[in-house]
Amino acid sequence: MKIAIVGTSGAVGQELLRVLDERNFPLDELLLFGSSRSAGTSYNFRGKQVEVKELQHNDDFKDVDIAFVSAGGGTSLEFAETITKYGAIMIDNSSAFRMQDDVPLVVPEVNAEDALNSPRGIIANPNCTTAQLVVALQAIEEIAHIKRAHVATYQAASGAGAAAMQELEDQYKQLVNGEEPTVSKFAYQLAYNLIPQVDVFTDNGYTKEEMKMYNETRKIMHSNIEVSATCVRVPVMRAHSEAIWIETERPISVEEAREAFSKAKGVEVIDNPSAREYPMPLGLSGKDPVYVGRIRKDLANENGLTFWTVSDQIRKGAALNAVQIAEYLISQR
Ligand code: 11C
Repeated sequence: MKIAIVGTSGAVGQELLRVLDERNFPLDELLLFGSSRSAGTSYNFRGKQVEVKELQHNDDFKDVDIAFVSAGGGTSLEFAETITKYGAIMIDNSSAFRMQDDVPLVVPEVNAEDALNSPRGIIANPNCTTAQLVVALQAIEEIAHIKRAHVATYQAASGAGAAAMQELEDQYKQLVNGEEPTVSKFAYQLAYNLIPQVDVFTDNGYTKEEMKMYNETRKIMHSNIEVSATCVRVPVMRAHSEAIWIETERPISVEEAREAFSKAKGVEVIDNPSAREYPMPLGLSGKDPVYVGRIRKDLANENGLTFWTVSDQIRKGAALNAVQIAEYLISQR
């Protein structure tokens, strides 16, 4: 098995190296690609130094089986043909192909089989906020159809990349030292603040991030679910959180929901309010599951249930989900 990573130096690329190693992913050869800036840098993988090559339009992907691509939508669009032309499967972390009909959009806990039908050799990884949402929703969908979901997200700096994480850390240091904080990766100072805008606004007043949650959820779940989201950037380093209100076709009890979450693949329940136990991003960064807590009836809707999720944005929101897709493909060979 020959595996490639495109965008090795980014936060997701670095996490891919860790996840592949930790999960003993079966590979014989690893190729690393990046921009001309990253080319020449070496990373250690399983005791060997592997040098990053510059991504170019050539035959470098000739014998590659699976390529994990995380270098932004522009690069994915420009290089998809080069990457897939000799049969490599491209697992793409960008938003470039997600909503195209001939590209499956996959979260293995929900729609793994969709990955088996990729006519263009491209499989899309969802947006990180969608990934954790659908893993949690699917648990309930198994027992009662979900008609609609309202979501408020609390998104960590990591969603904007490694440099944005550094900016948040720098801002706290600068403020403590009485200096003017550097603002470049976010529209405003994030330290001690919340920014109710992730990505740009669309014509309907929602941001692209909020529309991704609407469209991607429906595609992955094969559902007519309506999703209305408000996405907010918060001064947290790397796990995203979501407050979720759902309306199901029939009323479901808290006990039923808790049992469904407990049985669900990829979910871990932390829900003991009397002991002040609930998921929080600080302690759960770097972990794999989607954590669910604060499960309770929606006081404003008889068929409603509300709960809280936390999941590491770089892992389940990106690198881990991509590797799980690859593992599923290999298991079906
Ligand atoms: C964020 N969700 O937190 C974004 C990052 O479509 O893959 C991922 C954007 C995407 O800023």
